Amino acid sequence: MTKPPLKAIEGNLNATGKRFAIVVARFNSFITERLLQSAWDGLLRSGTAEKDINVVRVPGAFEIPSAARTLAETKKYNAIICLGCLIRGDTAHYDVIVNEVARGIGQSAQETGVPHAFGVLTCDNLEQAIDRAGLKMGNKGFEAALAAVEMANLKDAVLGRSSLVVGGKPKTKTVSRQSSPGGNTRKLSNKRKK
Ligand code: INI
Repeated sequence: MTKPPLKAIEGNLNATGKRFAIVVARFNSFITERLLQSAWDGLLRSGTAEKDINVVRVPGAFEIPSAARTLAETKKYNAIICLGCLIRGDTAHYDVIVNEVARGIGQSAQETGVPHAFGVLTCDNLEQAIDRAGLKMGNKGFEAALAAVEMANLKDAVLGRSSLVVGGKPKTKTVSRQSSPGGNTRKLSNKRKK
C-alpha cells in the first residue's frame, strides 16, 4: 500500500484582515441564533475584526443560497458562512427544500469562486438540532466559521496571495500586505538578505 504524501497545502486559521458575511435563516431561530453566536465567536477568536463581519438574515433555509450568491458576487468577502436549520416534519416540505439548499450553496461557491461554509443543520427532530447547536455534538456554527477561515486562506495560498502552509509548517514564498478581495495584492519576497 502506498503511503499518502505528507506534504499538503493547507489554509491556516488566522482570519486577521479577512471579511466575512454570515447568512442566517430566521426559521427555527431557537437553533439558528445559537449557530450564529458560535460562528461569530469562531471568527473573532480567529482574529476577524467585528467591523469585518456582516450578518444577513433571511426567512428560511430555502432563501440562503440566493442571499449567499448576491453577497458573494459583490466580491467584498473572503468567504460566506451559511447557517440554517431544517427539521424533518410530517410532510415532504423538508425533502423538497433540503437538496435545493445544499445544491444552491455549492453552486454559488463554485460559480463565484468565493468559499462558502455549509452550516445548515439537516435533522430528523429538534433533539438532533439542539445537540448540534451547542450540546452533545458541539456547535456547527463554530465549525462552519473555522471552515470559512481555512478555505479563505487556502484560496489565498493556492493563488499565491499569502504564505503557503506545507505539511503544517509555514513555507513562505510570497506574502501579501492586503489579502482582502478586490484589494491590491503586492507580492514581496521575504527571503532574508544576508
Ligand atoms: N425553513 C427552514 O429553515 N427550516 C425548516 O425546517 C423549514 N421547514 O421545515 O419548513 C423551512 N421552511 C421554510 C422555507 O425555508 C422558506 O423560507 C419558505 O418556504 C418560503 O420560501
